[in-house]
Amino acid sequence: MRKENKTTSTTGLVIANLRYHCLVEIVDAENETTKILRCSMRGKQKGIVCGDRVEITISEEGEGVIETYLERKNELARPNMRGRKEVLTANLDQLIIVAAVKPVFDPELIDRYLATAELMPTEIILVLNKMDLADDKTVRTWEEFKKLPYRCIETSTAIAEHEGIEELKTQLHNKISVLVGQSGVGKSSILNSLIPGQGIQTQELSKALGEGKHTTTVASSYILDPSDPLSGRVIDSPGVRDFAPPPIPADDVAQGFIDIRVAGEECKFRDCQHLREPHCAVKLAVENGEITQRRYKSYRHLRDLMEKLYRPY
Ligand SMILES: Nc1nc2c(ncn2[C@@H]2O[C@H](COP(=O)(O)OP(=O)(O)OP(=O)(O)O)[C@@H](O)[C@H]2O)c(=O)[nH]1
Ligand SMILES: [Mg+2]
Ligand SMILES: [Zn+2]
Repeated sequence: MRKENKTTSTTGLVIANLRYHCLVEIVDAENETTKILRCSMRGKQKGIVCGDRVEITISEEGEGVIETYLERKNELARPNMRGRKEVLTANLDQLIIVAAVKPVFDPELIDRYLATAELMPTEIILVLNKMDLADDKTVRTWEEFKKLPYRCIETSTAIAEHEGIEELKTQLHNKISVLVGQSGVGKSSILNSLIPGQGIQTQELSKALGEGKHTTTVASSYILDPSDPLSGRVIDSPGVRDFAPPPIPADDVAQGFIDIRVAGEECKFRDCQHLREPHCAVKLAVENGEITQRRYKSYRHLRDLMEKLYRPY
């Protein structure tokens, strides 16, 4: 920290944006402790998100103001209502895409999260939660994702010390991960199983959000092991009904589908979009069943969407 006109400047991590102010975590290197400061934002700082590293000034009275945010390593974003990019969180190492047995999951939604993560790029873990309610049909749909080269973990927060939760925990160390997925799949419950007592970390947050309220309304970030600020972090995020990557050129969509991207290396034309081109290795892989019809349809749908959304100016 350096002294300047009776105010102190330092950097911190935004652990939640509560609309009119942010909660910023500041590390006190000398004491190896962290503290959370409520900071207001200057007019231009409306775009700050959970996960941003920020420069703040603290007045003599102890009031914090966010001056600016530092360059982001990456952004998790989606199109907003007007089709423009809306950033949800930043500076992630890993996306944990959570599906559940109930509410029954939409595989196309999972594909869109996968594409978003591939394009960021960031590491990916797929989770199927509520395994205590598993039925054959859901497990069959899930099998399709298990054939993709991603780590897939099955969990249940209803069973104490479920092995899936333990496996997930081992994948989070020293990383910044975010839990994403449809509303009600159990993201907050998983967070609770991973970090029992996480509520203590942000009592102010739970107060601001209203106690007893179950649906998550803002993204908030928690330390994996509260006794070690560097142990890794997990961000809980509000559930969605629908999701898509932020607007990108339609020709980039194939990069988000790992099976299509790999098969596409064998296409005759380097810029093959796997639509109606001759000698297309992707179409062949779909015919052979190496790539499922469903994934291919998902790819086509997302291409169509990006053709509508993306504006190069
Ligand atoms: N049977 C069963 N129920 C679960 C499990 N995990 C969570 N639930 C229940 O599912 C409901 C929704 O859980 P949440 O953790 O609030 O879901 P969420 O994904 O955070 O939802 P949003 O915040 O709205 O996005 C709650 O009633 C949980 O008790 C599980 O493994 N098995
Ligand atoms: Mg939640
Ligand atoms: Zn092709």
